[in-house]
Amino acid sequence: MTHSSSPAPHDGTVLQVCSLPASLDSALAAHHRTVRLTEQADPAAYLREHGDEVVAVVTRARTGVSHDLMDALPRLGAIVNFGVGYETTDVARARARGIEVSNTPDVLTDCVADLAVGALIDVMRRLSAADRYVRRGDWVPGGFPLTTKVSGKRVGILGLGRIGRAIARRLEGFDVELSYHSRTAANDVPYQYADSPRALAAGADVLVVAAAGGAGTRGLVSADVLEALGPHGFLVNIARGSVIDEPALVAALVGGGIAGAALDVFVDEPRVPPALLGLDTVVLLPHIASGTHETREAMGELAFQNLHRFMTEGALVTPVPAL
Ligand code: 8YV
Repeated sequence: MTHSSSPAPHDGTVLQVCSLPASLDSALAAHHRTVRLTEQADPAAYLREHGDEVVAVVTRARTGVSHDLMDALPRLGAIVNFGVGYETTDVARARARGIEVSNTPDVLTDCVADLAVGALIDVMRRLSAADRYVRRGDWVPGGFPLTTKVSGKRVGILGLGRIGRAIARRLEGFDVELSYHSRTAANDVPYQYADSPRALAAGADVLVVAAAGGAGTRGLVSADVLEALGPHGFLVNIARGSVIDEPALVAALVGGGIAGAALDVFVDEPRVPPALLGLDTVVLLPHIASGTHETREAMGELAFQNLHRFMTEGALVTPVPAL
């Protein structure tokens, strides 16, 4: 594992810019001069008066560090991200200023992959819908509709990174036919490579979106890709809402253009398109893929290790990949 090199330890303020799990919050306060920006009566005034004291920022996937905040911190040397996604921070801009960025990869891979498989089974076998059916008392007259078999189906994975690969490994146990699309074909997997998202969708019964968020993947699952998936196709998204053309997804779900979707992420969280709320063919989850005690503790520990090593040794543990 390579570490970014900032030779000297750092003496300065750690700026926490969002709420964080209690254990990470406490560790930051206990070991470093940490200021919570959200607790400042006038954050802008704080930044004007003390911005030059800040050497590190701790943030989370959905918050990131804005250009304005980065510009208000002339001595900033590191942005430590609680979460694997970091598209909310302009890494190129940070690196141009010599600011290193870390995230928390690997420690959440299992939970996100587990949830993806669970959501896939849920939406195809309509588990959540069946639970509501029983609770409503509809079983008395009976007649819950037949659903769709999971085992043996064709599954296309959009984005074969750590999480996409973990999902694929899990699905091998269901004897599915696996294909994938990434920017480049991998040479170490037995799965069929599709040279575009549309080709992937056209050859799949289920499209699983596991691609990183950000400008490079925005709207990658377009109306055209959804049409290729077709009226018997299912979609699972555990990545970022931005990867899908959300209005097109809503139209496909409402109009029967696809058979169903399991969604853990949305463009404007925590707001969910209202048209989806009444659909029994949609599984709606509140961005919980990494949301287990074990995984959030591990993410917090890794985020703290990054911050602590930067402050004491001048290097990060898990810097984000080079652009
Ligand atoms: C975050 C996520 O952990 O890690 C990510 O990129 O999307 C989540 O699992 C959660 O949003 C905390 O910010």
